[in-house]
Amino acid sequence: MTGKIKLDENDVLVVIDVQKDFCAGGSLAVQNADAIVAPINSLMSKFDNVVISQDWHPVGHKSFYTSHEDKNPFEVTTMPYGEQILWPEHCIAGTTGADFHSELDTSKAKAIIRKGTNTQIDSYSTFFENDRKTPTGMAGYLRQNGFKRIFLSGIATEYCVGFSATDGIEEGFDVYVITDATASFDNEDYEPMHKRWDECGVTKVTMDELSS
Ligand code: VGL
Ligand code: ZN
Repeated sequence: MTGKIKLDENDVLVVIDVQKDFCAGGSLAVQNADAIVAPINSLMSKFDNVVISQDWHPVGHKSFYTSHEDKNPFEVTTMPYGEQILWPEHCIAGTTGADFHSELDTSKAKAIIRKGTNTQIDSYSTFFENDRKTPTGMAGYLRQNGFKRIFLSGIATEYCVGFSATDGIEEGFDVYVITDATASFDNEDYEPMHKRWDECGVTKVTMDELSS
């Protein structure tokens, strides 16, 4: 993508899962996650509308390896809805690890959408849980506000940001991923996701291409 994108009042910045457990010292830390906090704060000042998502799991959530017998962290298992990576316990509702990064400015957020709240189903996308059917309410919120273009930032590029981008397209939004405002678990893992974005029509932009 080249050239400047002029932002207007129908554009929304979606800030995905910038929570303590995904940052340095957290139980499921993502490399460079801390480094995107200041850039995201500065992005917020360019947008009239900001929505934040928060990974918010009950104790004993089925995406935790500890909720299964004889499983290891990061092992893949089969759930009724398909394959599921088993994660270390993270973002348990009401715990410090589920809090937003202490430097994230949440004051501009008009809505906070929580996901992964159902014990039986994980949720990577901010739109649907991993059964691909149960909505989080994000699409309804965006649609009812008349938002058309959504700009995604946050954690993790190859999971939550990635699936939110492709689901956003399916839900009829124009989706932009602000690549320098996302952090990934693994630099190589996100290559397939970039390919999926290209196939689905997700636009990749950098922060300096956005002007308010
Ligand atoms: C996420 C793994 C587990 C994410 C959430 O937000 O990308 N990844 N839970
Ligand atoms: Zn999670």
